[in-house]
Amino acid sequence: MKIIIINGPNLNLLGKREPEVYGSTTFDSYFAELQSKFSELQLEYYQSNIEGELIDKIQEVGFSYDGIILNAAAYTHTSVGLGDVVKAINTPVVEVHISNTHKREDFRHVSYISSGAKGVILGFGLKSYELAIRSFL
Ligand code: CA2
Repeated sequence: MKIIIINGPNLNLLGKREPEVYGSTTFDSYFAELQSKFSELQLEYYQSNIEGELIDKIQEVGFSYDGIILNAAAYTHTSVGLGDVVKAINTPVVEVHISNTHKREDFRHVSYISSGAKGVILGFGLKSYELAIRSFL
């Protein structure tokens, strides 16, 4: 089973900046843990700070992979383009957030991704990604 985690802008800073909000683990080390925990899966990871690159990657994998786990970060709340591509592909998308966006500022309560997603998991810290993987199993 082929599953890709796609992270949006600034998530490359995880574990390096604002540990009080986003924790002190880097995504690379968390991803290595996920790969050993789910060694039966073909797990991939992609991150970009650029909206068009995220759209290109979703188009590239969205007709052949079994699952996409998408944390579009700030683009979640702004990007019609990402919302459209999630609806245009065949591969199911699980939307993930580290924080509980509904406990935060009002602008984070809106998601352009959710209406095209299979489901949404948020607020469980990095564990949200593991729960998303489990949702595909
Ligand atoms: O909770 C999440 O996963 C978010 O998608 C994170 C985004 C935020 O804009 C969304 O509203 C909720 C922000 C990601 C920024 O990540 C950083 C990590 C470390 C230091 C600074 C930013």
